[in-house]
Amino acid sequence: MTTSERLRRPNVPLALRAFNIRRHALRMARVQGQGYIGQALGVADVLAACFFHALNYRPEDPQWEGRDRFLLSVGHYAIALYAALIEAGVIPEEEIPTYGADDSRLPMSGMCTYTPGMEITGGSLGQGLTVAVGMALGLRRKNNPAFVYNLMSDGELEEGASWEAAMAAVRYRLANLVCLVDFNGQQADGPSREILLTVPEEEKWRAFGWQVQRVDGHDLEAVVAALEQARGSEFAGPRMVIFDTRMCRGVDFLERRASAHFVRVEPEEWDLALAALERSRPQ
Ligand SMILES: Cc1ncc(C[n+]2csc(CCOP(=O)(O)OP(=O)(O)O)c2C)c(N)n1
Ligand SMILES: [Mg+2]
Repeated sequence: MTTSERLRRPNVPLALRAFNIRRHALRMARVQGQGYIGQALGVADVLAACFFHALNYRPEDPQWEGRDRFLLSVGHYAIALYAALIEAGVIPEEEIPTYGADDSRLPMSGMCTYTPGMEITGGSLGQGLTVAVGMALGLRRKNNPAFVYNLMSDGELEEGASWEAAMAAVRYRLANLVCLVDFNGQQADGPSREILLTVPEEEKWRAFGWQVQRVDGHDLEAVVAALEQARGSEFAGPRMVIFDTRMCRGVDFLERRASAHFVRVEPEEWDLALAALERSRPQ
């Protein structure tokens, strides 16, 4: 059995993987009393479908040349990716208490030199897609059939560099490039619709020459189907999937206050948050 087959064990439902990713993220954030928890809870279903369905990789060999590259363009989502890498067995769960410590492999902002499975140092928004284009081109030139997945956010779609990269991806017909957008409708300065208008996102990216799908990012069947279509399609160019998500998904009382880029969790609320999440544990 290959690693990918083991990871896709049918006896571990994706919903349970997503639940575990949320729990790892909450436990990590609690160590520092803070973290981009709204984003991690919101994108957990998408990450579960990526790491336990779509991506090829070897947990024991994160540098394996044949791996699909998963780029975290949104560096502030690092805690979300750590949680997925822990669930995937790339990072041991025992490292959770080190989150944010000086000598930790899990710094609060993602850095590729620190963390296995972290392909790039993201965070300067708009850069991830430019790197992804170069990687996808390089892989194709080396006849490496791996795919490049680049995780972006709705706020990041406003960055000019992304649009330049979008044109280059079409120019080079990068059919091995999949851009994933966590569309939670929020960004640092408020609701995305009130900052710069990226609407209509699907039409704009299609007009640039991309294949575009848009699905509910909490409907695991739809997420899986979209990821399969993005990879399997005969389309001769780059692909994008926009996932509509809700910040803090899975922790009801945080979800209700989640209209902020940085969700505040008071010290006495971490237990409550973990208990609230527990109530959503899949059967
Ligand atoms: C080039 C650049 N400009 C500004 C920032 C500061 N910044 C960090 S996160 C963020 C919000 C981006 O939108 P989004 O990722 O949708 O926000 P979220 O959903 O996490 O609230 C901003 C402006 C940055 N990291 N990089
Ligand atoms: Mg956002």
